[in-house]
Amino acid sequence: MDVLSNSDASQNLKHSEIESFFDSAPQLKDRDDIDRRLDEFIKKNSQSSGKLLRVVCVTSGGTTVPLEKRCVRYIDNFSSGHRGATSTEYLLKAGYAVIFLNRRGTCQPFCTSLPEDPLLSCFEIDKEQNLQVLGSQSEAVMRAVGEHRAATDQGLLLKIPFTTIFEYLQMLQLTAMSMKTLGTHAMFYLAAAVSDFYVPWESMVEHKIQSAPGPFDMRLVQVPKMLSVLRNYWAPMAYCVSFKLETDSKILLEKAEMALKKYEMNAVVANELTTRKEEVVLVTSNERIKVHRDNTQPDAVVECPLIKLLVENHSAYISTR
Ligand code: PAZ
Repeated sequence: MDVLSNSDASQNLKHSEIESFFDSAPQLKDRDDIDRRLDEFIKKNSQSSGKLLRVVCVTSGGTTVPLEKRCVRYIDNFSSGHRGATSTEYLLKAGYAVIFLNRRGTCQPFCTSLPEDPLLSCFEIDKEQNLQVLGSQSEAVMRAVGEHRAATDQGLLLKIPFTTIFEYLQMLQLTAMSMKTLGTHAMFYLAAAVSDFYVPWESMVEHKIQSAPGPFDMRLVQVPKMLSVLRNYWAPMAYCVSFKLETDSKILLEKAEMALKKYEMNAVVANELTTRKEEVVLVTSNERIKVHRDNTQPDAVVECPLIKLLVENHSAYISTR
């Protein structure tokens, strides 16, 4: 008879939950293509003239939870992807190559200062029927197009879009496993708002849920926590930064500390829903640092000082390993 300690038993349970999540999830249609693009990107960006380079995986936006296999309805969340997109710009400026794992249709790097519908708001057709950038928007458009083009032409930005929780976790796994070879030079910046509960694929109905009188019951189960797997198996040497969002400021820092310890993160960025663009707290094992947006500058963003701090901490991590 196998005798398992409580902690062995709970470890095994977690592993089996994770395995069953991946086994039952609908397979990614473009899995081979994503794998190939990741491999090429990492090969290209891991070394230059014998010097090891840094690669970061930024996750951004929220995952959906489908309610039907032929999905008509799904559970979603508020995340706009602004944090991930803006942080990507600063990480590129700091010399990182960025894998931008992003929710389809959310904010994209270099586009955050453009109007919501840039194609319709930034262009006009002149008398000769030529498409022109509107004078008032030309600076913002030039900057967005120029900087985006520079990053993609140099092969420093790889965008991988997801929608559902199933896609997101499979893509995170593929990305992390292909970044394993980078050792301490890999960083994970996990700003995506990942669903905590989902409907397992095998218990999901096939067709559109029909209207019926009376209340409707649906059973959601907890999404297995992948941070420990990322830390211990997928990319064990990487510098890992996760995010904690709360609406109740009284529990925010305590929850961030818990996540730091439980998932062995190198840092947790704690933020509150309404003030998330003004201030965050960087929680590490030896300090809590409040990071503010510079409100003397109208265009300043909190991601600028935040990324500066994280890049310094990542450098210290690399040099001590
Ligand atoms: O995407 P956004 O800029 O609107 O918001 C960013 C954020 C609040 C989703 C991010 O900073 C964050 O905290 N992500 C983790 C959320 C969580 O606790 O699951």
